[in-house]
Amino acid sequence: MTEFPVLPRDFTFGVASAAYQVEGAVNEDGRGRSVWDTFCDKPGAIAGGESGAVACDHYHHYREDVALLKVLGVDSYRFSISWPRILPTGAGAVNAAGLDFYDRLVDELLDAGIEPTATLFHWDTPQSLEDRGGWTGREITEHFAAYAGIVGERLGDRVARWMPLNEPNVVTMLGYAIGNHAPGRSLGFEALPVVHHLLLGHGLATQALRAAGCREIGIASNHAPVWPASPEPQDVEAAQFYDNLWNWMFADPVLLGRYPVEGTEQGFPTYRDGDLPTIAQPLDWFGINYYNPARIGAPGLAPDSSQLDGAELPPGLPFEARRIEGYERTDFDWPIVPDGLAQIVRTFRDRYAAQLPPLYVTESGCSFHDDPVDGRVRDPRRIAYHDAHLRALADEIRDGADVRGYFAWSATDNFEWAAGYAERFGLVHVDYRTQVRTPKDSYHWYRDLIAHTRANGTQS
Ligand code: IFM
Repeated sequence: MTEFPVLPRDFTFGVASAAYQVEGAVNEDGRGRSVWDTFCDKPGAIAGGESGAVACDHYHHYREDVALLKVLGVDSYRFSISWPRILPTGAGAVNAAGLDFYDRLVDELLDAGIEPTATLFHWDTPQSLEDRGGWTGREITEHFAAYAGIVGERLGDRVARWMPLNEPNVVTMLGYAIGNHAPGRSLGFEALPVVHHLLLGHGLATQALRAAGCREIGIASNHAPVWPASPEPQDVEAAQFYDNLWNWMFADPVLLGRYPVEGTEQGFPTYRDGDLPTIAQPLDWFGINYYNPARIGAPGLAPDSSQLDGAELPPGLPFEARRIEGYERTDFDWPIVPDGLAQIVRTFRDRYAAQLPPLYVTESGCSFHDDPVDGRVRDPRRIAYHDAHLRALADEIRDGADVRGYFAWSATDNFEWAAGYAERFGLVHVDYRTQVRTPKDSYHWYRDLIAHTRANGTQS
């Protein structure tokens, strides 16, 4: 076994984060309210009653955080822009101080030799727009495109890569269908129009970014290989249903201009001719966020809701999540299956063939609860996680997959949505009481891997 995964010399190594999970400063410099501010106020919504109000206080610590990224040696930092910081009510007047913050962050990154990679929507819908229906209506898509244009005009000259959306399937399922994420709606299958509006928003925002001169536009889409719980036909059928719902309903329209089940769009009350070509804007790359496979069976047995982020699934679904046995698990109880990343890459290559642009892994990571002992965080299980996933990816690249980079989730520990601060995904430990950052052993390992690959990686 070689010391490090063998990757191309010009492979992009990055780390990722999201505004509401790290920034804090929710009431500062004119930022408006987002659905997550509201959701966190709801008793019982978040473990420990926590919120992202302070988080890692990255809004004030961004220089220190970028300095840590510089030492880490990453090529790129993926961060998200908070829509309500730019447009406090989601539309209308621009908050100059909000744009200025990202302007400073982008310049700080460039000064450190790091390419900025920006997400426009990592779930923090402005509350004013949610009050008008949020993503259940069509109106928000135009506001999203206008916001994309504003940000693109300001930062397009310096941001290397763009993605309008992060994980539209998670927003739809957890935010609108089940309700354990903001905005906390439990619409069940009535949430399906949200899919169409998010994807239409992606298409319109992509057009707006391009009109503003932005290049390298993609998407960060969460995908999981779906394993039938058994070869029994009812389990296979349930798994296929879930596969369409979780994976292909989100990727097919973007890459093929159609929903996986013919005629799906006719069921959306706001659908108009021309929407699917808008959604299928040619992309420069496609981003896969990967954490673990899903094992799905027909309803009837005891389900394992951890497959859907710990959510209590409503009764009456035509599938149920079953526990994946035989693999180590993270402290968040997620199974660790590096080959699942290889499987999903292979499935994308088979399914989309020539229509598949270059891939990035825009997120992968694990939560382990290791804390500093004598100033050092020993997190060998996180090193093993990233090492194994990068090895799986390296094999796929050697097999011809065009995978250009990997963004470890996450740069620092941060606010893990409904799970609050108990889950720690970072390469850098954050003490939320003091805001002291401590690079973990995995940070040093990632730094060495990056340096090693620069010197010894394969020529692509
Ligand atoms: O923290 C999240 C991130 O915001 C989106 N992808 C999954 C991560 C871990 O749950």
